[in-house]
Amino acid sequence: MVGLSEEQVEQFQRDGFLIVRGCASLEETKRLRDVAWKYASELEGSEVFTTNDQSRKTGDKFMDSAYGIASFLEEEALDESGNLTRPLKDSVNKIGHALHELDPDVRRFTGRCGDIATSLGLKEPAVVQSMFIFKQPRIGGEVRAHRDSTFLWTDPPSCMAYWIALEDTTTENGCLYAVPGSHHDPVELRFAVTETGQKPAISGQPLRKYDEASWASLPMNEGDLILIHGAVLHRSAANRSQRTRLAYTFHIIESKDCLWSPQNWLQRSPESPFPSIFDLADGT
Ligand SMILES: O=C(O)CCC(=O)C(=O)O
Repeated sequence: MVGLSEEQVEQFQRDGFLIVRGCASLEETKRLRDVAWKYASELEGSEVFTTNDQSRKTGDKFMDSAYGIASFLEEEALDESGNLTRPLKDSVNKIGHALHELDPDVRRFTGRCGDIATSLGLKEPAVVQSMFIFKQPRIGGEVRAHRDSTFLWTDPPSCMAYWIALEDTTTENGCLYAVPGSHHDPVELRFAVTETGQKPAISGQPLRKYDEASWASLPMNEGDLILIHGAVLHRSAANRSQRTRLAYTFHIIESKDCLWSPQNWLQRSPESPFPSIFDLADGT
């Protein structure tokens, strides 16, 4: 995948996000969809993932998924007794968080995206997490307004998301929305572990409120990529349509002269550091 033009870099710096049309080929999106649905059918998903009230559920499975491939369920896929109301694969909210290391197809695709990070000035971009986000028909949960740096803090801040539409996304099936320029605001909230052995929790100041007119809807076609600055405010609505809205997303940080917060939920041992995006390209 080629890097960005000067104009695209300027647009990213101005808005805090940038859509790059047709980045993934239809062959690649199909392969990634097949991988995602394979995991959705095979992996048992025992924990629900929701962003309601900004308190992400963080059971043991969520914490362990930093090194593995785990499946998390849609809140609305369960009845009052906690039983699935539909087939397992149609109940999955997301799968993460080390797909980019463990799955050869995901690894190869992720590794193709390194030149874009270089265009944006990253010296040694490392991939810290990856996810398939399903946004299932009718029950796909909303993702509340947030800034990704809240969850993936570095000093200085450097986190950035790649989000690839594996299917067309519209305002009906839960496309992304963002506030252009909001990356110039401070990151008010931190999702951090403050005491050893404790689960991470959100703390900080309330998010700055923007009126609805400030939010841009960002419909995308299959194969389009959006780059999202770690401080830009973004969200997505629930999917009440009959159509799926599958996406592949991963986050990078600068690993040169940049500190990964020891309070982030996602931690790696010195023997198993976050991989350079460029080391993933051969898929092995
Ligand atoms: O896929 C979505 O709907 C939202 C994903 C998102 O905002 C995130 O992972 O930070």
